[in-house]
Parts: sequence; C-alpha cells; structure tokens
Amino acid sequence: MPIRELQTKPYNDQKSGTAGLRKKVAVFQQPHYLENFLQSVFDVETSLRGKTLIIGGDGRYYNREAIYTAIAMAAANGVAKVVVGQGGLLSTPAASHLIRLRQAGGGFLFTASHNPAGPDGDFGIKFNVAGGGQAPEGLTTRIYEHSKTIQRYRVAEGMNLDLDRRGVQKLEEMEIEVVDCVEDYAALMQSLFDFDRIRDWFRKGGTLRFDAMHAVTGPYAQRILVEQLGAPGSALMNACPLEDFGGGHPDPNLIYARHLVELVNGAGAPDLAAASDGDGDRNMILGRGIFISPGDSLAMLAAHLDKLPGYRGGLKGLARSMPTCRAVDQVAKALRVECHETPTGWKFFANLFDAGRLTLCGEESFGTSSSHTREKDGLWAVLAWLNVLAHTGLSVRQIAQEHWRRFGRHYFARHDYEGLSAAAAASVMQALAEACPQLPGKRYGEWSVTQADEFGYRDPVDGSLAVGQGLSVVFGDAARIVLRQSGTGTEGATLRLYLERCEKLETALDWDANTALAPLAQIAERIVRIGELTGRKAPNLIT
Ligand code: VG1
Ligand code: CO
Repeated sequence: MPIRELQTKPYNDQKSGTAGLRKKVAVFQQPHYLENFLQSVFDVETSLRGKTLIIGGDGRYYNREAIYTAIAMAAANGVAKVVVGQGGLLSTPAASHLIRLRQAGGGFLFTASHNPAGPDGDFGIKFNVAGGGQAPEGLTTRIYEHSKTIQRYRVAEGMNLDLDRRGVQKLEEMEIEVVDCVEDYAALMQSLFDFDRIRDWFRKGGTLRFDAMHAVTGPYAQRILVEQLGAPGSALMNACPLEDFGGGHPDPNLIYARHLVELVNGAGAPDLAAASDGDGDRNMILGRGIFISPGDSLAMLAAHLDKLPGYRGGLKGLARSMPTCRAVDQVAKALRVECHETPTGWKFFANLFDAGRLTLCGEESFGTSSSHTREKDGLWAVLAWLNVLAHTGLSVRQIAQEHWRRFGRHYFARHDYEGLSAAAAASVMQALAEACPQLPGKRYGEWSVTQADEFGYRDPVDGSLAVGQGLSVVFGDAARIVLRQSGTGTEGATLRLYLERCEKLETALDWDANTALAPLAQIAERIVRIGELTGRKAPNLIT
C-alpha cells in the first residue's frame, strides 16, 4: 500500500478555540482542509511517531470519513498503533481515559460537542495529548502557525479497513485495534462508584430518566445504567446515536432539554433526571420538582464525594472556571482544601490534576468531572449523583436544601447573545474594559463594586500565562457579573453574560433564579450596556 506525499495550500483559518477546531461541515469538506489540520498536528507533535494514537468521535455526520482519513494519515506519519472505537464512536471522556489507559501519545476526537450535526451542521476536531488532556494553548498556537505555511501532507492510499469489526487489523507497519467503545470506560466507572448500592436503589424503587439526545452516550447508558445497574430500559430516552442527532440540539440545558424540566415538574416525575451532550462530556441534573444548576451540582458533589468508593481518601483540591458561580468555593473553605479559579475551557484543569492538586472541578456550561479522566464527563456526573442518592437515602431536593441552608444559595444564569458581528462584540468588551477602573466603590442597588478587571491566569504548575479571559465586576461575595466572548461558535460572534448572586437568608432560599437575578440583570445592562451598544433587546438564550 503506497504512502503518498501530496501537495496542498494553507487555509489560514485553522485556529483552535475553547475546545479544538470547530467549523461548519462544508468548511471541513473543502479539499485537503481536514488533511491540512491533521498534518499540522503530526508535523508539530513529532512525539506521536512510534506511539499509540487513540481515535474516535461523537458519531455525527462526517465522523467516519474523518476517521478513515486520520487513520490513513497516521499510518503515513509513523504512528505505531491506532486504537479506534467500533463504528468510530468514543465519547470524549472515554477517549481521554483510553489515552491514559493505553499510555498513548495522544488522540484525535472528532466532535463539535453539542453543536447541531448533519450536512448543514458543525464538525470539529480536538487533539488531546499524552496524559489525556486537551492540547494546551502553547501547542495549539504552534499547530495553527504551522497550518499557515503547510505545503504537503502524507497519507497511506488504498486502505482496506473495517471500522465495525472489533479486533486487530494491520495497515502496513501500523496496527489498528478496533475496540468496544464502552468496555474500558465502564470498568473505570465500576472502580469509582458503589454499583451494588446503586443497583439496590433501583431495586427499591428509585427512578431515573436519562436522555442521550441521540448522541454518543446512548450505548454507554444502555450498558452501564440498564445492563449493569438494573435500571429499566424505559429509563433511557433517545439512546440510539444518529448522524444528525435526530435533527436536535444535543445541548443539555434549560432550553434544549426543556422537556426534562417539564418531566420533573409533572406527575410521575422520576427521582433523578439527567441528560448529556453530543460527545458525552456535559451533564444536566434534575430531581423531582427541581433543577440543579451546574455550579450547584459541583458544590453539592464536592460536599458528598468522599462518601463514594473512588474518593474515600478525601479531596485534594477543587476548581471551577472563572464564570462558574462561587458555590464550590464555600465547600472548599469548609473542607479546608485549595480551590482554583481557571479560565473557561477544560484544558486549564489538566495541570492541576496531573500535579495531584485537584480531585473535582466544573464549569457553569454543564461540565463536571474528576481526576479519573482529563475531560469533563457527563455519565460520570449522573453516576456520582445516583451514588450520592443511594448512599444518603435523600432526595435531590433534600440534598439541595440542606446544602443551601449550610452554605447559602448561589443563583446563576448565563445570557447568550449569539450571531453578533465581530465589531459589535468587540465594542461591548472594550467599553466594559474601559469602564472597569472607575467601577470599584460604586454602589448599585444593595450592592457595591469591590473589584472590576480583566481575568488573567497564571498556571500554578507550569507558570504559563493566559490573558484576556473575560471581564468581571465583583460585588464582594454577594454578587458578580462576568462578560466574555465565546470561543466555540461557528457563526458570527457570541457574547456571554454571566450573573451570580448569593443569598444566605432562609426566606430567599425558595426564590427561583429569575426572581433572584432580575435586579442584577438590570444592573448588568447599566454597566455592560449590551442592549445600548448592539441594539439587542434581550439575549437569544438564557441557561
Ligand atoms: C463553551 C463553554 C465552556 C466549555 C466549552 C467546550 O465554550 O462555555 O465552558 O468548556 O464550550 O465544551 P465557549 O468558549 O463557547 O464559551 V464542549 O462540551 O463543546 O467540549
Ligand atoms: Co461536549
């Protein structure tokens, strides 16, 4: 089978965002577009030669084509072995785990996460490095720079590979192992959680609804929740992965998983309802009559985690991305463990995990995970909640109320303004940046600004600096307004406005988030002026 070196020209737009390279499918279908990016990775990350490479994706449209191309290019670029999920499927956390388990040199994860799929939808690639974490910023910058000068790529031609047949196949010098996408991940989950106790919880009548949203977690949920833990088949919704995710938007939040909110508020609500996103790294948690915000879920799991088998040794540290509400900080204080505030994007947690300074972390964007892998992990969060329910015998609502009484309640909402022009988004960011120095000391309603500035992060492990990571206006511990620009969109610019308010008053604990945040939203409009500067009267999306 010949290895060919083919001529190509750079595209100049292959800059990775918050989580890899994400574009419209049509962009990826341009001649050599995918090859250019992959070759740039092989050229820059030369350590992949002679190593194992993990490959998988969320099953969306173009997944298979991309995987065949990646395998043929791996063979031509000196990779010793490729481990690929059967049918091309691997959830993001399972892929990260496989990189660690097989001591691979890295992995390609083909996903655009929760973005819609299909010929008119999105596609994406994440390159993860040895150890399982997403490529750090320094590396993605070098890959991007290289992609601007690339002139040729290498590919093995005439490859004959059956992606649906498990076992080892040979491609020239390279070995390809097609693996069951669930097996190793399921074993990892068994090592962390008390499966006997969860099985018992189901047997005694505990009820669950899990929505895989026609994306990658379907087979994982079927094997783990139904076959191993004994949940009835009817506990799963949309468990069959589809190339277009059934035309839906597999983004588990209050808008795109509205049906779960209705479910938990209706007759016959389950004890726990949950959903995951396209690539299986996000999670949404609800109990009977209650939605648990991601920031709360992180804090509540932090408070209960040491009861679960994999975490009995206690927590080494906690962390959250900067816009995520500060509920977990209160738990860290009570547990006397370090608590880190990192920029948005899971890659910033990796060094802390590797250094043994972090056990559990999360983001407001429905992401939670622990040191067991280097990606956020949707099903892990569902299992953690199931285990907490089974262990404590409490309901989700009881756990939440007990938590709020002890630590205070953090109300949180994210307002997204999508499809803005780059200029409009930049003008809002700039106006707030310019206003920040004048804000401290100013009073708005019941709150006074204690700090207002741009967030930068010095990695405590490798000393690298990430600047321009969003702007925040802090009102002591009581409230906070954060503004940043999204780095995952594929159309126009998106501004995200994050509102957080903490209440310790017993009478306030039953407010809903809208009521609690209404005054802060008004203050945000006065300070950030999105309406005034962009003409937008309201956000497109509130989650
Ligand atoms: C968004 C979220 C961020 C998350 C990222 C990737 O990024 O805000 O918290 O890590 O998506 O998630 P941004 O830059 O658009 O705000 V996923 O599930 O796409 O891997
Ligand atoms: Co995702």
